[in-house]
Amino acid sequence: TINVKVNGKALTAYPNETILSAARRHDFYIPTLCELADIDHTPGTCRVCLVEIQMPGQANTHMVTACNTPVKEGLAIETRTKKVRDMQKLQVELLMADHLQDCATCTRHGSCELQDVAQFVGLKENRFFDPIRVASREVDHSSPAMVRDMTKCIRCQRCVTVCRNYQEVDALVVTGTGLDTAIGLRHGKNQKDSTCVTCGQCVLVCPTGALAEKDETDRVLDYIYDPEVTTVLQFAPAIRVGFGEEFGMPPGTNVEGQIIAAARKLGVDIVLDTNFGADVVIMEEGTELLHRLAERKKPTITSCCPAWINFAEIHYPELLPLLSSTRSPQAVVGAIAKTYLPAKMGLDPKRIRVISIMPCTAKKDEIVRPQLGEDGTPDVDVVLTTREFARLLKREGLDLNTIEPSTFDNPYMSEYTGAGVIFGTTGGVMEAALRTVYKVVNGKELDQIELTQLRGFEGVRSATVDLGGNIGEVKIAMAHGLGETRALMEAIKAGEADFDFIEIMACPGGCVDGGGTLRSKKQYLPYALKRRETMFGIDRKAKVRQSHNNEQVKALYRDFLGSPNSEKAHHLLHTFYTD
Ligand code: HC1
Ligand code: SF4
Repeated sequence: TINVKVNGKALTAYPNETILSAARRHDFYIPTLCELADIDHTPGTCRVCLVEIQMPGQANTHMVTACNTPVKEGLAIETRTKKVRDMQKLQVELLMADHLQDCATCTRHGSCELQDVAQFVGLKENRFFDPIRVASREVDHSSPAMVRDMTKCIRCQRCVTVCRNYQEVDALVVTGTGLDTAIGLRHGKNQKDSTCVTCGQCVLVCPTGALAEKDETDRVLDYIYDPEVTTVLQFAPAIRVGFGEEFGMPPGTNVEGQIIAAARKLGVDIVLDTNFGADVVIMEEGTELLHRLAERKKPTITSCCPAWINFAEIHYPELLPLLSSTRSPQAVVGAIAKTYLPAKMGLDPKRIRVISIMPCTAKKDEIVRPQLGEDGTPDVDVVLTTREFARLLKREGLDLNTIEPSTFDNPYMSEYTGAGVIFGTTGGVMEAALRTVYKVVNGKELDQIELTQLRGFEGVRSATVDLGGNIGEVKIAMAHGLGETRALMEAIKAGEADFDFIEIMACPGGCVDGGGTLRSKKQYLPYALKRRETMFGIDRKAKVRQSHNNEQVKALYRDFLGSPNSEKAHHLLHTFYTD
């Protein structure tokens, strides 16, 4: 180890460690807006982490950026001298010179890292603000999922790193130099035309409101307060385990009951569960898988993750025939909520508006696919991300902490099984599918229902599972994160991957860490494992744990769809993909 002093206190640091890292380990706060250790990102561009250092034996001090200056034996580091405080403040003021000043209208208001740092340095004036320069910056509203607003960008480049090195989509690129530096798209004139798949992982690391979901909270209020409209709300498997955090609850708290109650307090008429749709998906996708196995078509790849679908369409169009045609659970709930539900409840389908709460930005993209609607009317009308739903509740004066939990009461589309809930974490769709496929093949349930051998967290996992009967052993794989997905797709193209069934989730960790989830300032995906543990716990305690045993799903087939993969099921619950 190396001996240094921070603010006069002797500490040990690791060789090659940066000043920022050593200070942080010893609980000395140094502000930064560009560095993000979790993605190995230290570009030194924001220059807010200035500190004053003195080499041993030297009288003079000088200023360095802590994020990219290594420690040295005997180094004395000062983080709070007047000189440091003044220079940090000046640096933040310079960033503000080229930053839209309208915080009150920003999606990040109240949870912005630039606001935090401005408070930390005690910013009181804004002498260099250049409204003409800011007005010349690009604002890109082309994507149905997200907004790229260069009037708020501080050019930290975290988004570029996540997209290039972790998701390996490489849609973003630094453009221009000096004062004209900005973040642009590598291909295409705007986000919609580009190779971006709207996974939203870049949004999770953006320190400001430069990258954000497209805010649609007002549309939801329009529906709720329209007396002519019946509002139906569904929420995704992962929402219940990640939503409490926005209200200060520990990561992974299960707030399903509070969400149901909050939705009713908002004025929503019918609260449904996307988990019900996940159980239906298993019936459809499992049947489809068995047909494809019988026809020796392989692999079959899951199709519930919309950023993965975008990725396949844009980056691997030649592999589209391998994708399951089954729609995602959100799309399934939308289609059934506008057909079966109104028939059962005596409602006018034309007056129903379906609102989804999803941990995902790409789900906003999914619902505008023309093939996921009927005669130009979308099955799902609006998607709010986890973040927007939190904002909506706060706008309406609702605090999740003081809401009495409730339970579902819809007798047609709210029951779910343990299989449905684990969809929200990597490997869950596979595990849910195998529980049902095994029963179909063997006529009896799996003895060991938790397929714990599938529950690792490595980027790509594979296993061989004996399904018995006329199917026998099947080779399966699960990938999460698009970097890992790309590697797997390349292996398939090269004929080096021999699998029967593959689950893909575009976000690392699966939906529990979706691009629409709450942003943790300063860390990338810190809560995945806690959220996932809670999901497995819900499954473990569920009375019914296989999709085919869901009584409401059975009724749906008995009263409406006929059998899985029937003509009606095909019409309502399957889709196609285009390159
Ligand atoms: Fe997901 Fe899915 S699990 S895609 O990860 O198949 O978003 O949670 O809702 O549709 O069910 C997301 C989560 C979600 C769908 C389901
Ligand atoms: Fe890249 Fe995903 Fe961001 Fe698009 S949404 S720019 S693919 S990280």
